[in-house]
Amino acid sequence: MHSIEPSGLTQKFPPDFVWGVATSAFQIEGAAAEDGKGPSIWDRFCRLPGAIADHSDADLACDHYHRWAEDLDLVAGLGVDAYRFSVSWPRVRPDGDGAWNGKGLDFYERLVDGLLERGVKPYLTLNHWDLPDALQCRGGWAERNTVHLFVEYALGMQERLGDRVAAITTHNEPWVMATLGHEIGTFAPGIRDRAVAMQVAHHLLLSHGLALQALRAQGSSANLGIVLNLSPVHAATDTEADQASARLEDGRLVRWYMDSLFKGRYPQDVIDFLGPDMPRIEPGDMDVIATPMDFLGINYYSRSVISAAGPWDVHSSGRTVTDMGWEIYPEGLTELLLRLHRDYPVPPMYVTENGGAFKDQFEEGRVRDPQRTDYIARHIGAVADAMRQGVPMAGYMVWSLLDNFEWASGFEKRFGIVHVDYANQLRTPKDSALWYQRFLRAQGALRSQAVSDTTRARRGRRDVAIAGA
Ligand code: IFM
Repeated sequence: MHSIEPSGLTQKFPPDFVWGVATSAFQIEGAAAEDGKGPSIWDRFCRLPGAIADHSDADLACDHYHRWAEDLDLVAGLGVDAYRFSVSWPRVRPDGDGAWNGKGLDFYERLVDGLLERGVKPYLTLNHWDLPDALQCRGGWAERNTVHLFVEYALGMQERLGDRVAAITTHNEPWVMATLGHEIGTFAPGIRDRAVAMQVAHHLLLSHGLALQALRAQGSSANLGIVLNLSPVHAATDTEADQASARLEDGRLVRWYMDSLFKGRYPQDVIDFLGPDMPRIEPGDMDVIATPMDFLGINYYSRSVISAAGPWDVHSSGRTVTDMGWEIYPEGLTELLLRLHRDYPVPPMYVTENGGAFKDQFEEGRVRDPQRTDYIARHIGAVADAMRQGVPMAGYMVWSLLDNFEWASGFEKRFGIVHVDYANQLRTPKDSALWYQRFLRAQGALRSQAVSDTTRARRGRRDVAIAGA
């Protein structure tokens, strides 16, 4: 186990580097049918026998819908600059079109104002997977009409919150929605059809570009971008078969999204592979997808290792794995950032998610999670390495603020730096949260020239909030 002190990382980040924590609506809010919220595809998916490992659902989750103020105190107490959260589309517009739900909109209004009052910048994500179920009944993301409804939703949210949020992300991890949701079927809506999945991928990208154009036409003051889950893809061996499989996987995971967003075309090797499963693309779509953005968010957890013969044995590398069974591979983040910077005209990049699921140990009211602290510290170090090699990075955000509903894994896997006792909803900052707070304090000391007196006063108040947590 590495022991990494915050001071070891201090001088590596510029004063305007944005530090944050992230969550998503479905994973924490609960209040699944309260105040006019409509069902999402995940509400329905949770009811399918065997879909969720522990047979749970997110009806209550972390009850954040009611405990948001306490949670924002925790966010502020960490001393972060930014909080990345998502809006539940079916909470604010239950059917996906038609009437808007005032009570749902008011909730996000309170959340954003609560963040600003605490001196934390809101980073809003429009789509973190919880599509209104009413739209799925009409074909979901496979239908081109959903693209236009997404643009309406984006404009509606900008109208309510656009003047106060620092950033708007269109989609979180389109690969996951398309591939796990529509090709492999282990995520909502649970479809297993490659042609449908690729049509979904195309529509997600198209709706991203159209939303950016519409938001800008409406005078958006927020930075606009998308968040992708990306990894370096390595071949398990030097054999030609493994190399070819890894190359194709890189095409499907990385280049399908990066080439379209930054070069306005899909990669030819993936087009050849898909054959009749290629999506329908209308004239002008690719130019829309390549609409310039203000930032690119990258969610990084591990590398991907591909073997043509079947699943690669993660233990064969001899590296530690997380509770998700994901290999801990921080240098993959440096490799990925260098490659993106080299191969694409990227805007400022953030690591918008990074963190690990581990089994925590409770000891006299304290939650010990040295592996998570080590994971986070080593990945922050990997970002610093990329920056030293010339990659201009804008920020880093830990996944996740709270233990929460980890999709098909239910509540069994804990990613939070704050422990949640699901029996009574008690929140306890883990050692990793306290480490992050100390680390950010050390960063803050370096910023002293740039940080205004007002911000410093706020930072003082935040220390109190977490000390009492
Ligand atoms: O919990 C998820 C999150 O919703 C999206 N990115 C990956 C995380 C860990 O699996």
